[in-house]
Amino acid sequence: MSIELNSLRMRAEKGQRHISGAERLLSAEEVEQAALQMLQRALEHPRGRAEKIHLTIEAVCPGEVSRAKLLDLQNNRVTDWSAGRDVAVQLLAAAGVARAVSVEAINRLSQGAAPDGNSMRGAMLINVETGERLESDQYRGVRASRMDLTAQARLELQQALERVGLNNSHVVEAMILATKVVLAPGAVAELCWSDDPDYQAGYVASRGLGYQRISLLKPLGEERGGRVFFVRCPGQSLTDLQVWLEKKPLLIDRIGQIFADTV
Ligand code: WAQ
Ligand code: MG
Repeated sequence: MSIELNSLRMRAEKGQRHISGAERLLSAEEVEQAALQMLQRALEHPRGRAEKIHLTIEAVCPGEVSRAKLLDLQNNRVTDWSAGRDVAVQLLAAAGVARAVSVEAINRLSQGAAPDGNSMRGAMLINVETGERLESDQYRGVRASRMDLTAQARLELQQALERVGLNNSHVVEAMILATKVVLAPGAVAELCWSDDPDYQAGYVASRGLGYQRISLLKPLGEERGGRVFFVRCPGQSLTDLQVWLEKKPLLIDRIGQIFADTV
């Protein structure tokens, strides 16, 4: 049986700056409450109270929805953010990103990847072979959209994360987003750390490595964060990749393994 789903999206601004965004895929009955929660979140955000909030609700054609399994999670605990960035470079190398390319990407994120030195609204797209940036708009970048967990999978994920002390909305949302990203045609790996000043964790993800959480990737108080999607520049086209990321609905209906810390 396929149910009608709605894509619910929020993005909030303060001045000219993007401060928060969220993505859900929900049945009609669930949309109203989730929309209220999103509004609340935009108004109480640690990066400041939103001055402009865009809320989009759009019906999704049930036949277009793909299904997938969530990435496994491993937690890499580090003692400081600089060590965390070294771990990120090592993990990216294991996923097929040359050291010079990942170091450059980390530098760009840490300096604010938008042309004005702030965080971007979406992700940088980086050609893994050349290190070249491929986004047409470096303020917006590419946004992963139209993805969610089924209600049952969300419950199971929250219980599994609870057991390892990681049940918070940053982790849940990032795992959903990373799963969509690594399944994109041409995707090699993703690197992310938050733009919220009080949230220092981030991750590297790939199909083979899963979701490799890194406990510290930036100093406390830092608002420059972001995402990098490393891609093997498809001879075919960037269009397929962008259509997958931004348009194709993906419902994640099974969770993977949540490993306890190794250290
Ligand atoms: N698509 C592409 N890029 C996005 C999207 C999206 N849908 N949403 C956010 N970004 C980019 C944008 O540049 C943000 O500034 C940046 O990512 C960070 O977004 O403990 O909280 O929502 O395991 O602040 C990861 C670690 C937390 C979670 C990530 O990201 C954990 C986080 P935030
Ligand atoms: Mg944020």
